[in-house]
Amino acid sequence: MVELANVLLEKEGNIAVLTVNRPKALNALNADTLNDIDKAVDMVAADAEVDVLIITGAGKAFVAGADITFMQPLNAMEGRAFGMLGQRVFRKIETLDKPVIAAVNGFALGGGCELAMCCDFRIASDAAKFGQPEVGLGITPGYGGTQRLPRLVGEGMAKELCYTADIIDANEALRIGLVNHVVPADELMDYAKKVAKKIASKGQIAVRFCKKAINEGMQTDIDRGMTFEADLFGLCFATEDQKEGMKAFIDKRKPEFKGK
Ligand code: DAK
Repeated sequence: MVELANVLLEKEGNIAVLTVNRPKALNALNADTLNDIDKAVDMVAADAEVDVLIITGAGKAFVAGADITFMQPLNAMEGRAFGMLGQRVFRKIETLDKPVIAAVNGFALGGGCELAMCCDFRIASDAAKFGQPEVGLGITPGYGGTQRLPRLVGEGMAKELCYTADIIDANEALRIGLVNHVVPADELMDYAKKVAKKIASKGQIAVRFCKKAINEGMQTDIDRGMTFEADLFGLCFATEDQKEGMKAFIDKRKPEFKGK
């Protein structure tokens, strides 16, 4: 286990769990916490044993937002720098060459909802709450909320959530497509690890190509997206995993993928 001041990083086989660990402030994101997340994500990126990352929070919050006490005295340039730090770290998670699952255990508000949204998908505890309450503080979402929320739940729903600052529960988040599953609070991590292990049992080059293709495709038109997909599909045939995966099917046995 790696213990940074505000983040824990644990490894269980091919799965890493990053826990934002500042429970006294409901894991609110100040610059130190964002820098710790950044370091932990770099460690995951560099660790060839890790196939899937799960991000969660310690205590009753996932992340209750950017740290309001930290932000209150900032001037415009400092605010911009703080916004850019969070954007950079969240984009690093979004483009990490490994799948990232958000296991949302509690409050995911403002920057916390945005952290969950930069993960590949979200699994929520039935105690989770989501929202973009920034307009109530006189600011806009600053870590991608105005960009990722409409892509996930549609423009109208995203606008309503951002304009009203409403906080929604896990079942409403499920209904609008913000989360993929809602599970009882005490089963959240087991469930997230079960999904992560299922992903880790597949061909990892193919899984990573799926992430790249979907991420790229969501930013471009369908023709370019299809070309990108075809290129990555073709590249799969240069891997041992493709030979093994198809041979195992023909031999009627389970494949033994090597990520090569
Ligand atoms: N920041 C700092 N401290 C926080 C916090 C936050 N976001 N959320 C909670 N805390 C602290 C509380 O102040 C309290 O500290 P003590 O008083 O014990 O010292 C402790 O955590 C426990 O919180 P509560 O006592 O309030 O707990 P409750 O269960 O009663 O209420 C709550 C839970 C989540 C409903 C409540 O804490 C709450 O409303 N928190 C604030 C939620 C929020 O508004 N989040 C959005 C933050 S704004 C940008 C960059 C970033 C952003 C925007 C722009 N640029 C620069 C462009 C992002 C903005 C945000 O995320």
